[in-house]
Amino acid sequence: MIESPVFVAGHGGMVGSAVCRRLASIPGIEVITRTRKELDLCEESQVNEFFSKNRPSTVIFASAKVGGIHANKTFPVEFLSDNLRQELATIHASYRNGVRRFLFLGSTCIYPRMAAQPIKEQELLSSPLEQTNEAYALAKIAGLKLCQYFRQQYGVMYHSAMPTNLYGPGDNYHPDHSHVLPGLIRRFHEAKIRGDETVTMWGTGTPLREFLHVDDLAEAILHLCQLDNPPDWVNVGTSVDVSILDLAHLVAKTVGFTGKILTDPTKPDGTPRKLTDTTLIRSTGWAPKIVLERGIVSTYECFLKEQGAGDLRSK
Ligand code: GFB
Repeated sequence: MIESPVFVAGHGGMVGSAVCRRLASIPGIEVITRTRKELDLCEESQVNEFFSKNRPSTVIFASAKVGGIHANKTFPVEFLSDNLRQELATIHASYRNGVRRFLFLGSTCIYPRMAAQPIKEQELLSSPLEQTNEAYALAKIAGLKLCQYFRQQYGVMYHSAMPTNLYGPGDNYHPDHSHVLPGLIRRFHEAKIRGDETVTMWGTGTPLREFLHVDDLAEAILHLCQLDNPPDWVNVGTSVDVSILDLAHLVAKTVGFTGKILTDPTKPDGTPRKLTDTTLIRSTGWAPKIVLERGIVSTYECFLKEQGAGDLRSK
């Protein structure tokens, strides 16, 4: 059983809100959340005060400065600095205030650009990173390692999960800064409404990507938080990938766009492939349930609802 109270850092984001939805279905769990206005995780003094007052037993760290390939390429200073500041403040304050379980969330972009596929956990730091998201990857590697060192040096159960590309309710649909799947949903939807004959996607469309629905990740997070001896870090994914071009056709079909799809090789492709090896997490008893085709249909429905209610996240 996950130990209460549980602080979900980043509860307003796509991952944090999925975790809160999952925790809400467990009777008796006390969940603590704070908006960025109430608690700026980059500010050490605010974080220390919050932890000494609230003393959570479990922390699920789903807060981060995130974005797609264009955002990562454009703002490396913020992607490295903001994420490092949040991690250092929160992990240290957790230890100082008796947090017994800390689950740190990273991303499979921590692995080398040319890692052997599918990527096993031990590929970490084995060769150079993908340039387009090196800053974010370095911050996430640092957080993963800091948790591993706290566990090694002080015996606390601080461990990490490295999800593949995520999608689902509450995603960020910013036209330039979003990840590929929400970027395509918005692009095809707006083209359909305008009656455009073509849509141009970024890159050549040849890279391969794997997509995990955020509700499957929330299930994995709860599962990992209840393991007595979890891996220091573990991949969370579907181990099934698709080319960006095939993904675009899938999204166009779901949205109902019937025009032509064009590619734009002047835009970066990013890493050619980052398929996760999920043997380790499956050996602990977790497996994904949501198939991509069905996940995209339900995510488009959420997009329409969020847009209709004026709640579409686009930053
Ligand atoms: O999700 P994404 O932006 O980042 O996917 P990564 C980028 C791939 O999708 C590139 C193509 O090959 C892009 O050329 N693409 C096509 C598009 N159309 C679009 C579009 O409209 N928007 C976007 N964003 N891409 C991210 C990291 O890498 O993976 C993050 O940057 C994080 O830090 C995330 O780790 C999981 O998959 O390349």
